[in-house]
Amino acid sequence: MTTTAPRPQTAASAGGAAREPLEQVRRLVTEVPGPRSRALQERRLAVVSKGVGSTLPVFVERAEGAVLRDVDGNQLIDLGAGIAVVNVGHAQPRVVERVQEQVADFTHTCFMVTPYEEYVAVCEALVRLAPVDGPAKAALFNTGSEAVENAVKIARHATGRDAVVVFDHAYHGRTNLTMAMTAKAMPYKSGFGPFAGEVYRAPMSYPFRDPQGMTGEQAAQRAVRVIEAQVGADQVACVVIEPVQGEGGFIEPAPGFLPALAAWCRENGALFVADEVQTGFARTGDVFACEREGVRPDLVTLAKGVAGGLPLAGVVGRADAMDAVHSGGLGGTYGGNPVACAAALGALEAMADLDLTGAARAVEERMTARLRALQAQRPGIGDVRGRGAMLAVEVVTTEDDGEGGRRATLEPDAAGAAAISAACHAAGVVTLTCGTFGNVLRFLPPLTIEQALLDDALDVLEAAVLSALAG
Ligand code: PLZ
Repeated sequence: MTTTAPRPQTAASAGGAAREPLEQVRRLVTEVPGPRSRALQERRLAVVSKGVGSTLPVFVERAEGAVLRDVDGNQLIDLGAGIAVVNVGHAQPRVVERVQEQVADFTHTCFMVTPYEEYVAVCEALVRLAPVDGPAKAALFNTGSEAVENAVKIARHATGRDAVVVFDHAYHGRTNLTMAMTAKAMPYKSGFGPFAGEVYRAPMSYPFRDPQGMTGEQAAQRAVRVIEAQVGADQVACVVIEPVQGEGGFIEPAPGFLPALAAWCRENGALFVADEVQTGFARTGDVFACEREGVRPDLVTLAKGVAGGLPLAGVVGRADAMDAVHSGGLGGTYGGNPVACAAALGALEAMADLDLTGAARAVEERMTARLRALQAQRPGIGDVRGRGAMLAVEVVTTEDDGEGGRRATLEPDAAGAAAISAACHAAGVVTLTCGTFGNVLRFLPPLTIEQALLDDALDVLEAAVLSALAG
């Protein structure tokens, strides 16, 4: 029997005024989105660029734990956590308190002008946590994309080489270099080129779609053959990979794939960069996902979960590589902002105190059992996968199995995934889709989600799947 972590205590006050805790229940008082959200959406459409979309145009007024309350008074269960950001739960008291104190002390000096202790304290924590061999150092930025850009800058300096190797289905960001590194054209790249050069793509290990029985080592050999033939081993500055791919479809490579790639990097003088922006900070049941197979990256990129909702990102890695860059070569006005650093110190403390790696594993156990039971009833759920509280189902079309039943094909069913997601939204559960083919439903609850709330969300999901997919 496992339990998810207890809900953290509510911050006694926010903004000075005493606050009622937000009850951890789903409650609908209007249709979703309700009239106030619809009115705000009208206002938004008049002034906000169409280029910025929203999965569910419900305007949030308050959030706590794993519940979002919208402007119409509906309480929704958050299975997205702001795309794997509030791992510690919304309005985590340790984050709220530290942020409030820091805002009152000072909000900005620019670390590159006059430094402050909070930045150093975050780097000390990262250096302690990072699964890197030998002495480590860190540098802080604002977004995941920026962290990835900087990891590439560092790798180029450390190796004196140019080429960057990435993988099919990869997602690394929306800036020019990271767009080049991201695999999917729509919506991320189409019409936004020309892209940065010296970025090369290798085949990923994708157990659901690879030939049956292909091992991680074999998949790594397949990738290495492409790299050696099309890039040249001695040209590669770094191999950048998400240990469990995020936007590309929550693809967990076959065991052995990551260790083999890391070994190839070591043998060939390239840096192995783990992009842990989405997988980091207990999300997958380990502080960093690459720990599961004992992989020791040269550099790790991080963001999202590190600061409980404030914008903070970083690169942590082998000290010799991190120090290969000349002084002044890395930075940015807001990188390691003191308020974001204060939030990170609170979030990192909560991660340890609330045993969030254990909580993520408990979510995995509870959810995976339900998802597999659902798969047994609906063969259109072709695959149930993921790790910790980073779980997904891949929705595919079905065919006659020749015995009066149906079986899964490999044909993506994006409409099926969208229908399930829409039904969840209407019932007050925030779900996200992802995947190169748009047919993956993904689940990223705050790791602090209460068991009863998670069960309620799974009941909603079950009803949505049963009605959207044929038996
Ligand atoms: N690397 C592995 O998952 C961000 C993007 C959502 P930023 N993923 C969510 C969207 O549609 O923009 C991500 C990631 C991995 C890098 C990034 C980029 O992080 O903080 O969004 O720049």
